[in-house]
Amino acid sequence: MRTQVAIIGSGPSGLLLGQLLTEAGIDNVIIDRVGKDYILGRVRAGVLEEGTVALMDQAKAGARMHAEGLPHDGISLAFDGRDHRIDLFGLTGGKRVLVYGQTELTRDLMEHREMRGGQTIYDAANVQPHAFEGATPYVTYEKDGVSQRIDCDFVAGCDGFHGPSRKAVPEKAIRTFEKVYPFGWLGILAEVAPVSHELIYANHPRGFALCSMRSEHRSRYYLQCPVDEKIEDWSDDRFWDELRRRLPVQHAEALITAPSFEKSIAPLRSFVAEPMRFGRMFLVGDAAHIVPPTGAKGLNLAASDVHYLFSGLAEYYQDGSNAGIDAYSQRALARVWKAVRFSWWMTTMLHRFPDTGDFDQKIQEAELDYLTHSRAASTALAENYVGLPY
Ligand code: FAS
Ligand code: PHB
Repeated sequence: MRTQVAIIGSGPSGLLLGQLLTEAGIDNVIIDRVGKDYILGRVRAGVLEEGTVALMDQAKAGARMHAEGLPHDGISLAFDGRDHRIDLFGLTGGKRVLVYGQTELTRDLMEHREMRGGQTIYDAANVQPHAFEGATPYVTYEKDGVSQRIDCDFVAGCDGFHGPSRKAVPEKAIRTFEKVYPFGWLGILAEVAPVSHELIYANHPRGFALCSMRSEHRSRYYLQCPVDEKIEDWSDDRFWDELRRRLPVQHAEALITAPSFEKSIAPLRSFVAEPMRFGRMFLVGDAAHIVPPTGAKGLNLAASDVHYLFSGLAEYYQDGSNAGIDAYSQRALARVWKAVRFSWWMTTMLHRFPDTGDFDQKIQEAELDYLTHSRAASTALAENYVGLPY
């Protein structure tokens, strides 16, 4: 088989890139190691920046997102028993975020790809990029026990943190930066009205908590937990009791609970691989970088990577120019590192660290106090949270 762009990974990065290429008449094939249902079964991000929303529109897959997504003009920081609203809309001159689950965004892109006749090969084993340092890269995989090969002009490594693309790069050609946090997030989904119409990020001596949602009748909550915590040790009742302890009393008393239908623990890390281009292979999204979800940046960084890569590939095929693909890594990394910093800052400010001493605790409290009483500091948080320009 031959295509212009072989995309490894059918998550948000691969699907969004695939749709943008298809709309531009650039042939592409997506290969994934698992099936659609497995991908749609993963519960992840919930907040879209305006840039991500615009890319979904550009991919012609944004109709349901606009119909069902919830525009949010602010978030709250809770500490010391009180709520402090950050007016995202007012502080950023009218920018907001859209609450719409990554699962739904992925579903929309999958359905649109099928409608447009885009080719996705699911349940492919041993997917591997080859010869990407030369002019004739290709991807191999096995399907139903038969070895297959896709010859292409370019490979897009959209295969997440554990995928084969980054691992195929010779060690001497790549540099990685990593910070692993000493805690995880225990998250649940429940079919129940959210405790607040906006997100609440809570700093509490017992640990961080986040109140989010997927719709007006589906709530998403997170509790900071030890990184080696066991899901089976967390009954719904234990989760709700602990969440109440970490929220200001007005929210604790207003919390409506219901049986959870999803419960999972995610480890937290910051990770960046440099560069993000190796000859004719490009790393995109989680294949190149990971952020702690505290800043709601993971999915949105994948989107800006896709924007830069798609622009470069369109320039290559439509204008015969290499300028965009040559600039991809530098442009993407400039935005990645600012989001990595913001996500680290939000995580450091809002979580309890095992070695948090009295001094560190006072610094956290001073940071939160300054942040919620200074327009300049709140503006800095707001402009990062809604998403820095592409
Ligand atoms: P993905 O990991 O989504 O997709 C990679 C795809 O590559 C997958 O479909 C996988 O099956 C495929 N793949 C992997 N190995 C392969 C192989 N060998 N061969 C072929 N295909 C292969 N972000 C937020 O903004 N907010 C959040 O709350 C949030 N929570 C998260 C919770 C968890 C547990 C995780 C892991 C991530 C979370 N993220 C969150 C980040 C997440 O949303 C990612 O940023 C987003 O999924 C990135 O999309 P992709 O780059 O497409 O990678
Ligand atoms: C979510 O709804 O899953 C979510 C929202 C905001 C975050 C992280 C996760 O910062």
